[in-house]
Amino acid sequence: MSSKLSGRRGFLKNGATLIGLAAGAGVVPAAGAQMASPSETPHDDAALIAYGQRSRYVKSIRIPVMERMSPDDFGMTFHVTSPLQDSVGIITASSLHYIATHRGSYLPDINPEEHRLMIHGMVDRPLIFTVEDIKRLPFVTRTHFLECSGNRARPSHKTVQESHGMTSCCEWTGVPLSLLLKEAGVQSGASFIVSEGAETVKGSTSVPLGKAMDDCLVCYGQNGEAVRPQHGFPLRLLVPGFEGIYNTKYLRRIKVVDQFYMTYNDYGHITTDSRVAALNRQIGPKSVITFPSGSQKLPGPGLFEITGLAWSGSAAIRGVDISTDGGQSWKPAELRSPAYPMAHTRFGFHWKWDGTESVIMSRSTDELGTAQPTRAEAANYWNKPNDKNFNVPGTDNTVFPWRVAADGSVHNGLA
Ligand SMILES: Nc1nc2c(c(=O)[nH]1)N[C@H]1C(S)=C(S)[C@@H](COP(=O)(O)O)O[C@H]1N2
Ligand SMILES: [Mo]
Repeated sequence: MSSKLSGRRGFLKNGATLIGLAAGAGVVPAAGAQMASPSETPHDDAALIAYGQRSRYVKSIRIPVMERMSPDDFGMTFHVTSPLQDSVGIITASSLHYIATHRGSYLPDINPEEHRLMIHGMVDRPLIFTVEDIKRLPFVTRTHFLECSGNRARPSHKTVQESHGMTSCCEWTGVPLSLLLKEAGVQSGASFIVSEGAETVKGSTSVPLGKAMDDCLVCYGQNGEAVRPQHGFPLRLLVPGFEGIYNTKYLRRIKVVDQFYMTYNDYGHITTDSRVAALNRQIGPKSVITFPSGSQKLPGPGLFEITGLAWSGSAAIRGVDISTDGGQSWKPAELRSPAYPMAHTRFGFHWKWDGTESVIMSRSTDELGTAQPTRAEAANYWNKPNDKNFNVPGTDNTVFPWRVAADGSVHNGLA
């Protein structure tokens, strides 16, 4: 649990680099003055063999969310988006997974040998685990997405990284939380767990006991290696399908309790409207076209492969429909990857573009039969049918349009 300042300095330095690169960025933050051109960067065979890096010709990087000032008054970078426009398949490389870390905190530099996870509260046997103890228990590996509830498209967003870049999907390995809770012996009358992380703001949230006993994981593995420091090394809680904030990083404590407890992390999420509160947990079916997407350009009329990602917090994706005429008609896309429950699913759709202005969009349906709402449907539901600046309460899973102009340039269809 020791958090060293060196970790913070490293992060600030990296944060500053990210900001520098992001300024004036297009789809892929351009290889500008701040980044060495390929010919200037030596190809270090020894380093590439010891721990692989991507080709120096591949440039896409995470960039800070537009609406939140980064770096803030404390010099920190928060809410950093994944370059979905360059994504392929369904797994997000750990190095490109979005990051949401709260104000007043930094990325802790935790020595796994000193880290402990305590389970206590309404249990028969309070337990304290080392990371090695956790790794001795039966594990599972699952593919799941994470999405921050702040992941919402606005008319000002130029790229899919800006409009949808706070979702990512990894292969996670860990121990079912239910196993740890059964070992501790949950007492009758318990109804929630409160999770806590090891850094300053603690990333605490209250998770219903039913969910905790169902499919939550205490993870130590991410994409075939240890969970990265940005994502909670050495242990992180995974609450599949629930909005990102429930997935406590640097997990050090789980208290079994008999009621919902408000934590720092619920600030801004607490509401008396039960419809909004419901939306703040399980993420509805959602999808977005990643190619062609904002700031990309089609070279001219012809055959193209529309592709993108679909996901749902309740189930696997059953299907995705595509419209290339602004929502007047819809045709099924093909699912081009396995459709795992609560995971990104890749779709593809052959499109013959005739060179006229076209509005393209995707709409997903999950295995429960729930379909993504259009923005108009959501605005009607919330009694704001004529509000042009309508902002969906809770997580926003509305259908999102890209406008392909006659010159092939792609623009935000909400603008
Ligand atoms: N300990 C801790 N856990 C945390 C947070 C945090 O700041 N501290 N941020 C939460 C939020 S708001 C989100 S969206 C997810 C983001 O996970 P990621 O940074 O691995 O993408 O982690 C959640 N867990
Ligand atoms: Mo978040």
